[in-house]
Amino acid sequence: MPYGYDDQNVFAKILRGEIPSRKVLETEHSLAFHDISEQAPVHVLVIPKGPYVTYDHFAQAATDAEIVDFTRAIGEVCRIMGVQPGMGGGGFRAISNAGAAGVQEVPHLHVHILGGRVLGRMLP
Ligand code: DGP
Repeated sequence: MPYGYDDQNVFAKILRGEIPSRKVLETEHSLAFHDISEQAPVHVLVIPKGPYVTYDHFAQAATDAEIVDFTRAIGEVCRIMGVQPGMGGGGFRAISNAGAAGVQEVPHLHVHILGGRVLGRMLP
């Protein structure tokens, strides 16, 4: 298996209930919880429940139902956290680090939702 999912990673342990987390949302195929080392007033991680390492792995291997559920979970987390720019929130940034060049720490796909303050430019 090219992506080699490691089921001992910390998000797999959170999904199995072996490590606690501060849950924001749970759906059929996704889970969202507060990042343990918050970089902004809003810093939530959204993960699929399935064993996907990176976003490209997920896009390639997940079912349509998982992809729809995960995408909608990200939108729902933005609503719950009050950061939807079109709905009076201040806006947010969604980031998914992947692999060595992306400096991915936990090898289970996660999207960081950051907001609650002006984040500064990331790209020129
Ligand atoms: P990344 O570099 O994108 O792989 O970031 C991984 C994030 O996961 C990092 O911001 C810290 C967070 N994290 C690591 N361990 C735990 C944990 O046990 N619980 C929670 N809630 N977050 C964690």
